[in-house]
Amino acid sequence: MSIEGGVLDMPVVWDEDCLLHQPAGEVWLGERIDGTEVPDRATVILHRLTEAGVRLLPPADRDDEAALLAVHDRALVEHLATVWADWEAARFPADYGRDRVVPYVFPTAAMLAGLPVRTPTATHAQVGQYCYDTMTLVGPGSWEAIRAAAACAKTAADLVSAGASAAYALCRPPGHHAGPAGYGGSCYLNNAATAAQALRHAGVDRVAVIDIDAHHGNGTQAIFYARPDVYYGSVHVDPGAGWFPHYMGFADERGNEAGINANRNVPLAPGSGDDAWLDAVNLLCDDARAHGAQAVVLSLGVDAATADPESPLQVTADGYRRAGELIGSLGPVAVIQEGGYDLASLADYVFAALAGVAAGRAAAAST
Ligand code: SP5
Ligand code: ZN
Repeated sequence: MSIEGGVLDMPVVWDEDCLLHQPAGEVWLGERIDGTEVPDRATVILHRLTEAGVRLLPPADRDDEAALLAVHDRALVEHLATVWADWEAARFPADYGRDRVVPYVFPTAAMLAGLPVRTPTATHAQVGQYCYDTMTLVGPGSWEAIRAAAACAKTAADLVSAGASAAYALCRPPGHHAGPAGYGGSCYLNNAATAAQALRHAGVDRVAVIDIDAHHGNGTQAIFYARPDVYYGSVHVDPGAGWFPHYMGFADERGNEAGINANRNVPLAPGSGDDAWLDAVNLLCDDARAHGAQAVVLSLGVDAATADPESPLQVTADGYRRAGELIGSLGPVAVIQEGGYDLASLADYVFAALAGVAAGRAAAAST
């Protein structure tokens, strides 16, 4: 694996089914608006990487239910697999023009006051049991894309555990906001957690997930929060400054039970650029080394980019290249695509990050 003259020699796992998810917007403060998690995101990345000469591989197994159930509750997986059909059968599209699944009642602790969650009879009420926001819509092709994205992540991890120095999964939809039992933040199943668990399953004793998406990966944190074997470290815009996911991603969240100290959040002030961001990435790399990580899952969101509409961080493409280099020097890396929404620049950022990973891997191999 190498990078020379704009050529990137890295396996890229991709499945056309990832384009079938068309959320057709998001419900933002009660109104449907154009969303930014659009199929073109994947298309522009694919185009850029194809130009760079990468090898495209399909996922090995789109129906690997065991890989999904290793990090998600069966009820969540079954809900996602069936909710569109249930929604259609309930005639919400035909009779009411409601062409996407969106929740409306949420069984929060405030509502239940200590009572257990009961599964409601109505499909439109069941959605709130799994989907925690109104911005993560489900449509006719969503499940095909959700399972394809997770399968791509699993295959990238399997390539790494079989000896690849690095591999990239072009996952769409993204995954890091999806937890063991619920989804939101444009994410449905957690692709990075699926990859990390696949590495563990293949015999890698200690794995580090490093998350450089502009938002905190609350889902990945939740999945591994009480586990010592999978470290989770994230740099992101400070949720305390008013940014998604609002309720999680604070610096004092350090893990629980056996997982104490295997979780690290570095929240940054809005407006932070390369210097503060790379300092944080360095800190996460030091953590991963101290953790004894033998392989890394990189949650690669490029929405910390200066031009990105979804975050106020101001990281350059060169910053992403340097982050990739730092992370690549740690060990073999399975790179998982997360966010990144500026269609004009996001493919250059992804390329820069992957080129950095390749350079970091090459430098580590030559010492
Ligand atoms: C994977 C990922 O990057 N998910 C990001 C989810 C953050 N979404 C927050 C949406 C906030 C409102 N967006 C609408 C802006 C209207 N101007
Ligand atoms: Zn993000």
